[in-house]
Amino acid sequence: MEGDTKVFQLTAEVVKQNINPLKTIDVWGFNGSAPGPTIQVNQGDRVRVVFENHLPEPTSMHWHGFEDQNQFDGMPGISQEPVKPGGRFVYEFNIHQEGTYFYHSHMAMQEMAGMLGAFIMHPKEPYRPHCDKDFLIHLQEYAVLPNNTVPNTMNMEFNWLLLNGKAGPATTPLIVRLGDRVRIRFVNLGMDHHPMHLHGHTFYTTGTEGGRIPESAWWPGNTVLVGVAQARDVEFVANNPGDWMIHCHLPHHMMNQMSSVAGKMTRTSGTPAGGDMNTGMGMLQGEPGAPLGEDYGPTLGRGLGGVGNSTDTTTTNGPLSQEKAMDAMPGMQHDMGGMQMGQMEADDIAKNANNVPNFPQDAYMEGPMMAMDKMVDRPENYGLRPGWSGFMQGMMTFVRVLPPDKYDEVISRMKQANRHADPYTPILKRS
Ligand SMILES: [Cu+2]
Repeated sequence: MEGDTKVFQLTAEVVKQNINPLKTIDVWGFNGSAPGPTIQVNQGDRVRVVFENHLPEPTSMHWHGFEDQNQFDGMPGISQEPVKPGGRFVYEFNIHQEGTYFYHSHMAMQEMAGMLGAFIMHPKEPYRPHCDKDFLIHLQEYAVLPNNTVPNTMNMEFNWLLLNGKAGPATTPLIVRLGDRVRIRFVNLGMDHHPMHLHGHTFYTTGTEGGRIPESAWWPGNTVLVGVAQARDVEFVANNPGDWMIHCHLPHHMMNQMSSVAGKMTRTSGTPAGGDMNTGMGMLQGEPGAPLGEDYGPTLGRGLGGVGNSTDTTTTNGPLSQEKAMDAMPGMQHDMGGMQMGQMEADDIAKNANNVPNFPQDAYMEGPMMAMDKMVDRPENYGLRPGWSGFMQGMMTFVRVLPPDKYDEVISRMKQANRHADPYTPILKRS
């Protein structure tokens, strides 16, 4: 506070972010994280954001949906001079709105490099009914070329799909006590729309990026489409015990390190129809046309045949084997030490599998071989079914609706862990 003004310091900077036990990338964020910190204020507050640019190029911060003075809208070259490297700009707001808002760089590629964050305006009159838990989930996507740590912001397809900066199974499950009323605020600043689906419950959509919806206009569902530059608040009573998945329902957004697998339609001889997942995504390997080489740029969209291929030969999927399965995960080969590497059971694959049209679909992409329970062994994952982590990728996590004894057990383990910057700090303080 300075007088009657709430003051926040926001510093744009390079951030090293571990998005999955097997992948750390270099992104641009704020105050050491991408997405940046969630700023929370109350309706009626006077707010100052002291913004500093520690990036090597100009930037400008936009306050999305704010009905405030034009001079603080953050349009570079329109409402203000871009903030130069080492520069500073002070934004001032009189908060009269309420709801789930956000801030982001108004330079599009910087936004795709991680420069976004949430800004919650709490209402003067508390929302009814009261929610026991209030979560915010950023939906985000990066395209990280092979052997790179830097997202390619020009790419139109994405191989890392994230919830709050983490890809499954490294995402943080939502821990709730059976009977809690739960609010989840989804914020989407990316290139794709995400249909977010919750298992085992029906929720109501109670708010948008424009604030609270009057109760008479709430609508029920179990999937809510969160479009680009939109926020969706949903609320439900967690009355059904269990570990329930919550995830984007786009099939390619439930995967890590892949988005296109256009292969032959059968594994017997036939017309090769596609490339492997890197060529399918327009990612180039080897010479000529090494990733980011000047002679080739990444192609856009989905590859068929030789699109994006650096040679004239079309790459096809080979017969299923453990080795091939490992080849299919190029970004994961650096450190496989902690993976469980569970074997497929003999009866997991039918004897005639290679003669069945469409085989394989999931057989070599997830499951026992992908499990890494130990690498994501955290208090909030306590008690999940062994091997769970092999079946959770991309934009997936759990709502864990725990009966009181299990809930208390998980909470006490989280307290014992006493972690720096625990995402559950507000809940741990209360319980
Ligand atoms: Cu999605």
